[in-house]
Amino acid sequence: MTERIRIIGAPLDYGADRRGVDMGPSAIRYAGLAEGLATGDVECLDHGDLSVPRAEERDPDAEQPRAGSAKFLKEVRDVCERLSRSVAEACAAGEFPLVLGGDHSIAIGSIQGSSRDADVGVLWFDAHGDFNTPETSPSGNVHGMPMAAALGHGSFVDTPWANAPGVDPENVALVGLRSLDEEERLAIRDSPVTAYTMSDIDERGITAVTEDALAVAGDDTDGIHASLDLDWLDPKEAPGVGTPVRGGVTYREAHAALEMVAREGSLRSLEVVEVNPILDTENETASLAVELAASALGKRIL
Ligand code: B3U
Ligand code: MN
Ligand code: MN
Repeated sequence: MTERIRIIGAPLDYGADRRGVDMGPSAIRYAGLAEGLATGDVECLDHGDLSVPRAEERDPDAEQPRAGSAKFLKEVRDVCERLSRSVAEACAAGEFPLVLGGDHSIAIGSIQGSSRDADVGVLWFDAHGDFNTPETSPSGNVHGMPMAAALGHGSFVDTPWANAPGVDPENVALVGLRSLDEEERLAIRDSPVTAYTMSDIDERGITAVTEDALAVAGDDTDGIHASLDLDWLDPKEAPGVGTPVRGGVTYREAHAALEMVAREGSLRSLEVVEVNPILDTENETASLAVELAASALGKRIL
């Protein structure tokens, strides 16, 4: 049977401090996304990019960003609402949503869309926990908050545009953590989510950790949403990201993990985020995003 992949670009950079991540969807397409995913029975339906107001054209009277709260929340919300609709529509039509970021705040929309009519587990591949709230965030950047927003933490409680009632925190696995803010660390410890740090990967290996994470996300759920922040990888492999952190997973470990996700068989939606072409070297991080998406979607060497 032909698998149909709906590509949705979300060129949002309001959730992060560094400009340029809005060019991620173009860079990923330019790196050969459609050809990279194509096998005999895969059809790519490119729905183009969601429109995002350009920073230069923003209403000067609109609310100004305030660090320590949540900067540009109105813009983030507006894009996430439309993204959520498009992802939910794809799921309902039997298509597989592949979302291209943009900064990681767009995960609020993709998780909500994917879990609208289903119980969904989440695999969060990231150097960061993205578990801050407007109350705990030292930066005020929403890309450090999407997982907490989806689960209704802090002032994200009862925010229907952000919350994903179809996601139980027991089915959330954070993989590859190596940079947490102090209050964020405590919030993760207090929550039923399961977190695997880089030390876990050092000690147990990527295969054992991914196997466990898949069991967490897949336990009694209808499917899994995978969120791939390119800063999960070591900056030597993925230099084109806004907040690189040394000591990330290698190229081989990343492929191995995502190939396991494909083999497990319950992936229902995927996003690749935080590719910043301005900071990249010859589009190599965008190319990596294409390769890893292909692995997650089941591309095999033989
Ligand atoms: N935890 C920090 C830094 C950060 C989170 N996500 C990224 N950076 N990419 C924050 O701003 O919340
Ligand atoms: Mn992230
Ligand atoms: Mn990150």
